[in-house]
Amino acid sequence: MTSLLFIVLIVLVNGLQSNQFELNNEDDITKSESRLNLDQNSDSTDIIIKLQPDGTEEDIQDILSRYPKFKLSKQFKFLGDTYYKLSLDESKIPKQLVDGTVGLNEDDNDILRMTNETKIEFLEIDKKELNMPYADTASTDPELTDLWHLNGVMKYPHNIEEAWALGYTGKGITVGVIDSLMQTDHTDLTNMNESSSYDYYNDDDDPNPSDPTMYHGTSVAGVIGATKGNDFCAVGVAYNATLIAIGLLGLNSGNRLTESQQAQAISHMSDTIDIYCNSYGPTGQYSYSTLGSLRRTAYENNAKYGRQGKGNIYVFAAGNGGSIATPNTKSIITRFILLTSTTTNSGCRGGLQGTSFSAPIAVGIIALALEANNALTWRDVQHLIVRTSKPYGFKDTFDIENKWQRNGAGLRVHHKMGFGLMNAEAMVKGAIKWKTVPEQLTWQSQVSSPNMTLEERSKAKNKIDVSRDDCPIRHLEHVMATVSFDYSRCRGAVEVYLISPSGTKVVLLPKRYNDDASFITHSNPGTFTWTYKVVHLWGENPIGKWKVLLKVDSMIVSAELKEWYLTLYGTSSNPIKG
Ligand SMILES: *[C@@H]1O[C@H](CO)[C@@H](O)[C@H](O)[C@H]1NC(C)=O
Ligand SMILES: *[C@@H]1O[C@H](CO)[C@@H](O)[C@H](O)[C@H]1NC(C)=O
Ligand SMILES: *[C@@H]1O[C@H](CO)[C@@H](O)[C@H](O)[C@H]1NC(C)=O
Ligand SMILES: CC(=O)N[C@H]1CO[C@H](CO)[C@@H](O)[C@@H]1O
Repeated sequence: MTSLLFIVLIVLVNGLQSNQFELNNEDDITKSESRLNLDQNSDSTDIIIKLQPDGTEEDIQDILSRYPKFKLSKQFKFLGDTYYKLSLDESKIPKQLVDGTVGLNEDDNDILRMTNETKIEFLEIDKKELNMPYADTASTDPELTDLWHLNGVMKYPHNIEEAWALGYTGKGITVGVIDSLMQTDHTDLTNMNESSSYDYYNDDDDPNPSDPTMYHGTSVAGVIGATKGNDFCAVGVAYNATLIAIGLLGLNSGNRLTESQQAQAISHMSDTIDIYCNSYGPTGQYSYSTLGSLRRTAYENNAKYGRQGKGNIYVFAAGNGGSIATPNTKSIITRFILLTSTTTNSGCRGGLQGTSFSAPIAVGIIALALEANNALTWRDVQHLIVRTSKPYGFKDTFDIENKWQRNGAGLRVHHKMGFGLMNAEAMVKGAIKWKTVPEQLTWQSQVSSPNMTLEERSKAKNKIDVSRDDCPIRHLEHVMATVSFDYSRCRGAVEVYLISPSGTKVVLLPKRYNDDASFITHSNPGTFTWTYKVVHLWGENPIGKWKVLLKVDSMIVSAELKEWYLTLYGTSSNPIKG
């Protein structure tokens, strides 16, 4: 089975995220309540369907004739199949449905009936999710506009110039920048392929941002691939890589992106594109959401078949939410550095800040490594990042668990800073001699259902034994931990930890001040089930006792650990010795 692929960003943290938070006003709380039910309602007025393999356009017309409130609004190709988007016909439905205040629900009668249509193989509401670019508003003080990540002024460098000196500049590597498009005639973005670009936000093939205030994609692209030696503005980390603009964002303030738009964007030219840069994500205030089935299918398909079977590489910005975030944006990395890049109106912009601009540095470094060895699979790239990143002496006094630990495989790992700062020179040298890792195995534990209340001691611990006979994995890659708990109120006050057989303690869910409207004021009880992805146990042997630990502040919430289980990914033989 192919697992979902997310490269963890391992870029420098160089400062503190503010952990102030404001109490939310009534309005916000009302809004959040309506979004608390996962997958229930989406404000969406569209559905996506796929017909059985022998389905035709006539079948669509025939189906539509039985559902007068829908009309065919779009047809598109996705992973080789034809999909149809059906939208509520505005002339036939009440106004409040049209303006999006109330969307389609899974229990809509027509949708229930349509699911039974024999010609339909797949049907899903095209859920919408609020996403925004992960750039912070930052100063434009010229003092702060150095290309610090390149120019050697940093005490702890990415060693990018050393990788260039070895002859690697990203030549032959193609990067898709999923963002707010890019200015095509920018003098510093000469390596952009305009004809391969597409705008899924506006559904057209013009890769230029429609509005110059949408500088974000142009700046992200510059960090990856701005032209070298033209005496203008910036130099990209992989300055000879080919850039393809994939439009997904239209506004700096937030974009309601549909599942189908996102799934198409992350699959755009997946044969050709090596790395996708994603410097955006959920707004991270109150809502959280899971992947819809189109994106899930896309990631699984692209890990298996993308990049001619080596798997596409996705780099996601971790988000700037930090301690005010919800579970969705529990970031491993928060980033607070400033840098300079290209911007719209042929400009050059300093003071860029946010994890938006960490992701493209990581993308650039991975492009250099792929140029050094294009046989690397998506898993090889993860192994290389884990092995070659440098913890240096970074400190993060941000909040809990701010220590470096040595995990059971001897790797230094940190809750916020991952495996440390990515190192281009070490990545490239490692890539040159890397041997493809053995086949990935997956193993799922039994479900443990302790139903353990936390009222008295405000802590609950439960263990799962992974035995040598059951589990074939001896060298972990990532671990998925699914944990379900009930809470009496203030969901954000419940903390969850995982402790591996080697004794490595992982924060699955820290305190979240804004989760569930507000840490302090939220009063509704509920159940929260979530699957957490953990990379901190990379290389460990999973055999032995695993523990989950739930903690609450008993003054404000009581909770019950309902059930949990583990899904392990890794290899039986040592991936390093081959
Ligand atoms: C769908 O089909 C199932 C069984 O074939 C039936 O029980 C159900 O009532 C149908 N639902 C609708 C909404 O027609
Ligand atoms: C852009 O991409 C297309 C499709 O892959 C390719 O045919 C074309 O040669 C590329 N253009 C340039 C300038 O590289
Ligand atoms: C916990 O509750 C579930 C569902 O109610 C039940 O199946 C399970 O046996 C319970 N576990 C224990 C340890 O009582
Ligand atoms: C090998 C190669 O094509 N190198 C090019 C990299 O880009 C610079 C300018 O940005 C060119 O001068 C090199 O020829």
